[in-house]
Amino acid sequence: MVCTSGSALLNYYPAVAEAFYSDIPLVVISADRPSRMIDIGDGQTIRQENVFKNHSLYNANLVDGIEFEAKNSKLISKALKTATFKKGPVHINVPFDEPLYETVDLIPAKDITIDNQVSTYEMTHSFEYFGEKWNACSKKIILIGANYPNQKLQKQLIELAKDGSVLIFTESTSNLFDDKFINSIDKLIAPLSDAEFLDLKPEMLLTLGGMVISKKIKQFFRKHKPKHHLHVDEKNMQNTFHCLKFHFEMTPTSFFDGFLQHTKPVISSYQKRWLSVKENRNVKHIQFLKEVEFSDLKVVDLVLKSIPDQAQLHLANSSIVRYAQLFDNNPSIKTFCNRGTSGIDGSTSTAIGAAHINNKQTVFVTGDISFFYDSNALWNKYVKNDFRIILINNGGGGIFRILPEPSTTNALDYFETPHNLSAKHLCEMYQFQYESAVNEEELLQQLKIFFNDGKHPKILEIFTPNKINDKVLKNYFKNF
Ligand SMILES: Cc1ncc(C[n+]2csc(CCOP(=O)(O)OP(=O)(O)O)c2C)c(N)n1
Repeated sequence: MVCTSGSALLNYYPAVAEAFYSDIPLVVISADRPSRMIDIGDGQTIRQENVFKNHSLYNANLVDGIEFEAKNSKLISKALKTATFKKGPVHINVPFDEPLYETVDLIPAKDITIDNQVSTYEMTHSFEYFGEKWNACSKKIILIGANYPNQKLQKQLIELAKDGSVLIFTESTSNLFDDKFINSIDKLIAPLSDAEFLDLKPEMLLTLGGMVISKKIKQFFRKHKPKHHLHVDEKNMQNTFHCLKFHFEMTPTSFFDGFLQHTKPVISSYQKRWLSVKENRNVKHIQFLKEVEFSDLKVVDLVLKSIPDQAQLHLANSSIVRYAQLFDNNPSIKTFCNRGTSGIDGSTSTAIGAAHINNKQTVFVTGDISFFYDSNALWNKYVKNDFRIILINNGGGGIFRILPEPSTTNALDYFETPHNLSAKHLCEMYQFQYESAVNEEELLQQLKIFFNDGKHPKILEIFTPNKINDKVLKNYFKNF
């Protein structure tokens, strides 16, 4: 990302923080004035050096002047290497003295070599040691957070799932699929009694991937701490449940390359028992959704079923990302969400950026507050014609009606931020094709043709009744 000096740079902060917590290589290059021009009353100047210090991996503060070329080259090289190999945001601040325009016709390009730095990590214990511990447990859970689609990892996990003592928990953003995986964590655990939770409690927990969406699973592991918690990640040591014992600083696939050679199946009824609970929940889920009235839950069901195969699906940090966890994902669809900091400020921008380099269709599903908050994202000449936005407009931040705290206090108005806006005029302004639906019949009609080719990108705005959405969701969980 490249910008001029001043507050332009500060506008990048949410994206920098997201990249920091989502391990996304991101290079920010900002123009600046020489340090002697800062804080003396000159225009459009702020303190830019190290401005992202708390959420960046490296800050290259270049120095103005041709005599510093070698020094600046080194700083730039280090910044690019860090972003690429340590996977995160870096900031290159570039001060310029006046005259600022038409000073150079050609920038002499220099090769900046980025050699592949393979980190050498030494394990304190061997795979054999962990294999023995693993084989001694009859209840094991592998929990996977946000994960980039990875066929090899999927195969390794399918192999592990052949062991009756292993349960594999995934989320929509894990992008991993198998019938034996428990892909809908909240649906499984939300209705459990204390005794059932104790029954589910594993002796060993292995976690992989980034942020976990399910709050319920976090509460569960924090309350019922497993004896051993192992985390595999080449970079981060997330002690999410306050009981982490070992961190393997490597990719999950290289971990399993070594680890699987030392594991053997253990006789246990653990997996069978919980997969039958999963089956049972799915039967009730289908029954409930057949009869449920028009609501956010029903809309999510119909929308997710209609997304074309192979599409890339982006979810906003609205309640959609939580609702999506309750449904089976289409394995041909890759699912993403900005869960590094879970901001509502940039989901549309992210989806549009991702669509630009995706040769398949990109579909973005969002709530209204997230959508209107980031509507500047539509002001962009690179929006592809096959890009589709599904906007579930429930007239405010519906998520706050679902959470018990705001909905039982007088704070709901401030949390929910009710409004009567519609995306219709934005569509006219930014030349999106606008469609809408206010009931199930209209929605089904629209979904049949919404993903077809068109001359413009399209938005389908679905109006849902905000007063019943939370009750529907409560009844859904009661149904189990
Ligand atoms: C930048 C930022 N500000 C505030 C929040 C807190 N927040 C989380 S969800 C939400 C409301 C989302 O509303 P909407 O997009 O309409 O989705 P709904 O909950 O109705 O599905 C807010 C304000 C946030 N996550 N990020």
